[in-house]
Amino acid sequence: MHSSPLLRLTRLGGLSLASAIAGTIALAAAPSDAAAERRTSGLEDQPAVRHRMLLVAKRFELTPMFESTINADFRHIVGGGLKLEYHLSDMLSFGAVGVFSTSLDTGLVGKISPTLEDSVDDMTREPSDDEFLQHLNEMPLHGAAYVSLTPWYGKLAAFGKAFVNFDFYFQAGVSFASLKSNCDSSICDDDHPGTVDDTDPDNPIQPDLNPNNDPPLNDGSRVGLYLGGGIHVFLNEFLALDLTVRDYAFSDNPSGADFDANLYVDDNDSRFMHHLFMGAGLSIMLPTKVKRTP
Ligand SMILES: [Ca+2]
Ligand SMILES: [Ca+2]
Ligand SMILES: [Ca+2]
Ligand SMILES: [Ca+2]
Repeated sequence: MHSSPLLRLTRLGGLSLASAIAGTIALAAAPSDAAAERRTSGLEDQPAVRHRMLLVAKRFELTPMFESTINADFRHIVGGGLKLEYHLSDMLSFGAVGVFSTSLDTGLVGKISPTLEDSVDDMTREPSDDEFLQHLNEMPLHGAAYVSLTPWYGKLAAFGKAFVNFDFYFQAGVSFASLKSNCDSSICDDDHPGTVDDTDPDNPIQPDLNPNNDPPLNDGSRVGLYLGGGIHVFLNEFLALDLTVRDYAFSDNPSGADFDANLYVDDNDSRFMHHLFMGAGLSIMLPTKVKRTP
């Protein structure tokens, strides 16, 4: 059942899809004489599937990798890290990934920034350039712990000759992130967001209508959900290109601004957000010597 129909099709050339699949099914069941004959006559000069390499089963996978956000509004998060995974079998593994990152302003920030007030003016709703920029947050560290399923694996024909081992995987687990924002006390100088600091009990507390001087409240640790999907393309028996799309989903307010438009910043301006990353790594499968099926 591990024989790839794609591989078989490639090798059998002119045979129809139906007969190729029929051959696969016949091989998977108790082999009849006819099926045995077909196997020896069709595949005798090729590596036999019954000696299939166990490229991941019972192996550790160590992957130095790069990762970058693909849906960031204000700051691209770009970094490098490490993935460590243990494959219990061909299909099931568990692992963890951790990434240290730097932040790069997006094109949107480059467009917004020049249009803003040069200096703080509390009489206008518009934030100053500093008020805007200092509310944005960064993500110096993020990662996940997960269970991974590899439902498909096999060989891909490249240029009609070379066969490349590959697999597809899906992951689900828990994400974590460390967020950082630095708003100067000269910019974020409102100790009572949403209200006027008035200690006189005879005076009712007046709302303040300026969210631009409120602390952004978008730093600190986050825990959330993690989903991923990717592909290994094996370069040899123990090295593979590892391409992955990852979604670290957790509570965040990347702008640090008054998102729900009630004119002050508080925790309700944070919402459950998907942080999508595209990653590329080089997986090293350990031990490097590959085992094969009998
Ligand atoms: Ca203003
Ligand atoms: Ca206030
Ligand atoms: Ca305020
Ligand atoms: Ca708000």
